[in-house]
Formats: sequence, C-alpha cells, structure tokens
Amino acid sequence: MTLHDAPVDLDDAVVGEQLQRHEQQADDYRHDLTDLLQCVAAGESGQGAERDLLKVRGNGLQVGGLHRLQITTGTTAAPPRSDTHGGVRYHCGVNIRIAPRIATALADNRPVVALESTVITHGLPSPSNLELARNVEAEIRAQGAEPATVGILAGEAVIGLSEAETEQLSGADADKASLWNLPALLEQGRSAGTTVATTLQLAASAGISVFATGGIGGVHPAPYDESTDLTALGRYPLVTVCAGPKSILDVPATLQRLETLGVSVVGYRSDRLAGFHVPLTDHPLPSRAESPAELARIFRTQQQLGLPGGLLVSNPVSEGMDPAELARIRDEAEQAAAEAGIRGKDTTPWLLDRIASLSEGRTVEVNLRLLRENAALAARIAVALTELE
Ligand code: PSU
Ligand code: MN
Repeated sequence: MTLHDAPVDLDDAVVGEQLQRHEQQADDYRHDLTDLLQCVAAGESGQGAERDLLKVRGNGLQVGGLHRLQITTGTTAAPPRSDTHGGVRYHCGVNIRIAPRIATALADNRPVVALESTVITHGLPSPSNLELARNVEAEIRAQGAEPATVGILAGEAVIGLSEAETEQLSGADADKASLWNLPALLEQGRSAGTTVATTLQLAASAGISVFATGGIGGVHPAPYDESTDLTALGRYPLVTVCAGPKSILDVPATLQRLETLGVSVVGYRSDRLAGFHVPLTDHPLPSRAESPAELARIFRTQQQLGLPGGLLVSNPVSEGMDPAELARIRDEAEQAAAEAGIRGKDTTPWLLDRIASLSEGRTVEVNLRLLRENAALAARIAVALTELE
C-alpha cells in the first residue's frame, strides 16, 4: 500500500479549524497588501515617502521588493510561509522592515548600497559617528544610489534607517548584533548595531547586492578569535567594499581564511591587500580590477558560476597613516588589551578606541575618510550592476 492509498480519517473539527485559520491568514494577507500598496503609492508620488515604513511581517509579503510579491488575493489559499532569497531562507513573521524608498528602488532595479551600523554604535566616538552616517549616505546619493543603513531598533531589523532612527540607535544602549545573538536580540526587543556579518545576512534577505564598510573583521592575534564576518563573506552573495581587514588583526591569516572560505577577492586598482589605516599591506591579491564596471562584471560571472559567497573589493584609502607608526601604536594597544583582559566581542571596539587615543585621533580621521571613499566606490559598483546588459 502506498501512502496515497492509505485510508484517511478526517476529523471534521480539525478540518474546520484549519479552514478557519487559512481564511484568517488570507484576510491578514489582503490587509498587508493594502498597506503595502498605499506605501508604494506614497513613495512614488513623493508624498511622505518616509511617512510610513513598509512593514514586512509575514502573510506572504516577501522581504526583498515588490517585484517578487506573488499576488494571490481573491483566493482563500494559504499564503506562502517562507521563501528563499539571496541564499537566505526567510520565514514570514520575522520582525523585519524595509523602508519604502529601498523596496521601491529594488523593485525598479535602481542601485542600493547597504551600510552597517556597528561602526555607528561601537566603532566611532560620538559625534563623529552621526556625522559619518550622514556623510556616507550623502556620498552614496551623490553617486546616484540609495543608501540602506541596517540596524536593530527595539527588536525590529530595519533596512534603510531614517536619519532620526540612526540618531535613536546611536543614543540607545545598543548591543553589537552578530549572527550568534541576532535571533535573541530580535526576540527580546533589543537595539543593536549590525556588524559586517549581520548586515550581509539582512541585506541579502532583502535582495541588496552591494555593501560598503570600513574594515572587515578577521583573525585576531592569539588568543584564538576569528570574526564571523569571514564566514558571512563566504556565505552571502554581495559585493562588499572595504579598506582591508582592520589593522588590529593578523592580516596574513585573515587573507588566508578568505581564500579557504572561497570569497572572491579583488584589489581595486591595486595588486596588494589594502591595510585599513594604511593604504596597502605587503600581501599580494589574486586579482585586480580597474573600474566599477569591471567589478560588476566579475560579480556577475561569480553568480553565473553558482559560487555561493560574496566578492570582497579591497579599496586602498587615498591617504593613510605612516605604517611604522601604526605598527607601534597597534602593538601598544594589543599589550594593553591583554593586560586589561579584554576578550570576545569587546575586543574590536576596545582596540579601535585605544589606537584612536594613542594616535591622537588620526586613526579616526583615516577611518572617516576610508568609509566615505568605500561608500562612493560601492555606489558606483551598484550603478554599474544595474547597467549590465
Ligand atoms: N570597521 C570599523 N569599525 C568597526 C567595525 C569595522 O572601522 O567598528 C566593526 C564591524 O561592524 C565589524 C566588526 O563587522 O567590527 C567586527 O567585530 P568582530 O571582530 O567582533 O566580529
Ligand atoms: Mn570575535
């Protein structure tokens, strides 16, 4: 006897209950769809696009833009409960919200650049952090792309924070959202800056292809500590523009891990890996590219090959620190961290803060510059991606 032939004992009460639930879901779905269409109308006519942020909370509304929305209203069929996008299996019901300006840009195939927010909550001192957030977004707009700063606000993952929300996040007692605490932060209503890894995951789930950051996390010198940024770069299909691994890291080990994880790495107009606070390290890269259009084509080929991960663009800062001086400051900071017993997620912010004071603010100056330069290059790549034949 096959499963198909098996006698089915249908309990009327159970069937009735299920039908009722499906009808309720279809109702919710119609309701969300109406909300959604109102948001889009507001965004398109330019009237209060920022007024209502698109709330994606399930019942068939897929994160990632309207063009992928399957309109099934008018039936009582159960809406889809999950979907897959950008290598991320997303379940309806998760508390994610995409700003309408981002959703419509994606739907219209206009360029979007994701930005992380740990640099705002933990990476830079106030008020440089807010000034930076504004400058970086302006840089992206100037290149014709839409900036989507990602962050966790009171248990909600937001893709495309408004200026007021960015301020709110920087003022909140924000945690640092990595992949291992993201679900708990959402569930417990916390606020957090998103690291490179978390921003990649959330941006991928929204269908964003380009991301700009400062320096990526990587392998720390002993004791053993390796950022999940590396794993995420190998897992999510985005172009990430960075100025190399943060200078507090073991750079050759970090580069080696990128190779092992199968991350495509390309130097922008450079043959060696960028060194964050210094333009270049001594470590040769496997490939280089001369223009945003060439980077866009390389990324397309990577996707056509079916490679699962991302493309890391190493973009040397135009003007950096003196390498010998930076090495001295970094060694001093590392020793101080060891003496103070700094471990785990506090390590990166603590060291960045310490080298900022040891350099009398010069590392912060370089950090701000490279973040702006990376944002501009990322925006140009995003534009080039939308222009590919
Ligand atoms: N680069 C900066 N400042 C930062 C960071 C990077 O210039 O604050 C953050 C990024 O968000 C990165 C994180 O993802 O540090 C890495 O932290 P960890 O090593 O704990 O994974
Ligand atoms: Mn770590």
